[in-house]
Amino acid sequence: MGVLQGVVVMIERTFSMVKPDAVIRGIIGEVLSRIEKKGLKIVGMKMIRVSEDQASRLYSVHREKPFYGELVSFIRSAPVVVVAIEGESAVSVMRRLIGSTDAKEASPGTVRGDLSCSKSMNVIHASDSLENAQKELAIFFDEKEMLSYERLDAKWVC
Ligand code: FUP
Repeated sequence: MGVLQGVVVMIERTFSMVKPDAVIRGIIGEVLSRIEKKGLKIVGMKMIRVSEDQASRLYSVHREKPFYGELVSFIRSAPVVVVAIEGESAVSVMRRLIGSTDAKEASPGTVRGDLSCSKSMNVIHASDSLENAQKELAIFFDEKEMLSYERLDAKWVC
């Protein structure tokens, strides 16, 4: 919780991942830059290879789907960048920033809408609820890996 111009605001923490296609295409910076420019604060970040256990926990809701096998092998096919993000309504702000799952249908101006045409290789993941954000952050980050600092422009961007 924070106070902005006398109004109480809910500061949320969410989870995001720059996916293998974006890493291989060399657009990590472009993707992260959109998150920063939006005014959200990156409070944790690392490049990793997703383990089998992490992939199955991240995608547990899709376990019975026909695309599950490909989904897991794609997410483990190259390094990814996992990111912990903080900000006012960070969960819904990130979801709008990334755009629809099928990048062919994602609106121009969104990360997926501008940078992909694929439903599976769609550049970025972001948690779809506060509850899932907490679960997903716990899969990839220890509490001590998320750091506290103030952005200089905080009072100008949101
Ligand atoms: P999103 O939250 O937008 O990433 O979408 P979902 O949680 O529904 O899906 C997770 C990932 O599964 C997507 F990013 C891409 C993949 N997927 C497919 O490959 N095919 C599908 O039909 C649906 C999702």
